[in-house]
Amino acid sequence: MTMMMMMNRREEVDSRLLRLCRALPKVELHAHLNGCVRPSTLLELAEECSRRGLLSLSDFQAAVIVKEDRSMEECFQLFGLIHLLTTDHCILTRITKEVIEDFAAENVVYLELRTTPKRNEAVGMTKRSYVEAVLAGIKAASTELSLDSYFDHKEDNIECPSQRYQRKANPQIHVRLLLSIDRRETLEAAMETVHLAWEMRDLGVVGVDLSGNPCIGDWETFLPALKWARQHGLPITLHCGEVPNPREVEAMLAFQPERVGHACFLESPDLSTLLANRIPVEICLTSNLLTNSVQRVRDHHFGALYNANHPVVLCTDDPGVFSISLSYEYALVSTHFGLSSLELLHLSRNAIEFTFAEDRLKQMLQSFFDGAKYAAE
Ligand code: 6MZ
Repeated sequence: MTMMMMMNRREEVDSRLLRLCRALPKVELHAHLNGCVRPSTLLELAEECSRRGLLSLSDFQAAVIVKEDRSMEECFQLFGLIHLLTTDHCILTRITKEVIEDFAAENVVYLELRTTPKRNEAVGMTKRSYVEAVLAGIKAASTELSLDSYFDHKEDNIECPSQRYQRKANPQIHVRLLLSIDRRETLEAAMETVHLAWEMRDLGVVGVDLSGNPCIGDWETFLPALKWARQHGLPITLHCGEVPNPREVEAMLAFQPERVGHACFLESPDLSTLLANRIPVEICLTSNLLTNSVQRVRDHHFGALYNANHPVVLCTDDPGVFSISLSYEYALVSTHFGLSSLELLHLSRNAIEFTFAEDRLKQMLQSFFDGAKYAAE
């Protein structure tokens, strides 16, 4: 039994197709760090906490293992539990490194990881030291996987890994970080996050996200922080329309973020605004299915956006929590929307343009994909 047993609505995909999707080079732009933690690591951390009398292992197992169906509210309760286990400097460094290794093993060549900087007075953690611990994890993964050494030699030329599609045994992944504002936070806390993002822009932080339980809070609370980020040149992605909230969706789209996540509940004028402004959408198909934002894969708005040639990128959201992988999401769209392997490759390549990475890296990734394209043809 997997630790995070998921709801029975999770769709099966053909194993050959899944293998093909695993071999495909991919770009991940919407993955929450604490939603990506390996189940085996969570269990190990829970056992350790239980030994120290900090939590009851059986309660943790009941919440995480036994549960087969999980509402959106329960999903956010689970994050509360995960945060209890992971909000510590060494653990953050460890989980960041493991998450990167897992995405690299999936042939993800560019990962834009996001996380909400948190304080934890019990371990002397500030928002800044939280981000530093995550960056240490990125650096540790970079050293171990011999990745692009952005964090050591930012000015060096990065060699184009165009042979990588055939050399999957030694995956190469480029990682950048987004700092998230949680909808439960105060404006003051959000301000601290955007200031940190700006101060750490030379260390791999490339933008700002607004996320958290979509049923809580009002996005306008954070508008001054988001405007400050924009004035300072930081690109912004907003969780938008994950639950029905027409007033908020309209205002978010009028703000014209550089990207939006989810976009499940858009009324027709909002859809027109999205399409007219060509705002790229981070598609989180299984996440939307399992949290009931969408009822069936084939009804997912991915189909309409893709057919309208609107910018979309397939993402996982929380692969640890939902027991999925990015390869699985590609296999799902191939199965339900009939995309060929070449169309999947184009879908993945097109995502490079919507990353918040520096132009030089974008160009390098594009030429890598162009090399891979011939291998797929
Ligand atoms: C909105 C989500 C989310 O930041 O602690 N998060 N926000 N919608 C979702 N759909 C399911 N999934 C995750 O990662 C966990 C945090 O990411 C956000 C929530 O704020 C959650 O607490 P970090 O690394």
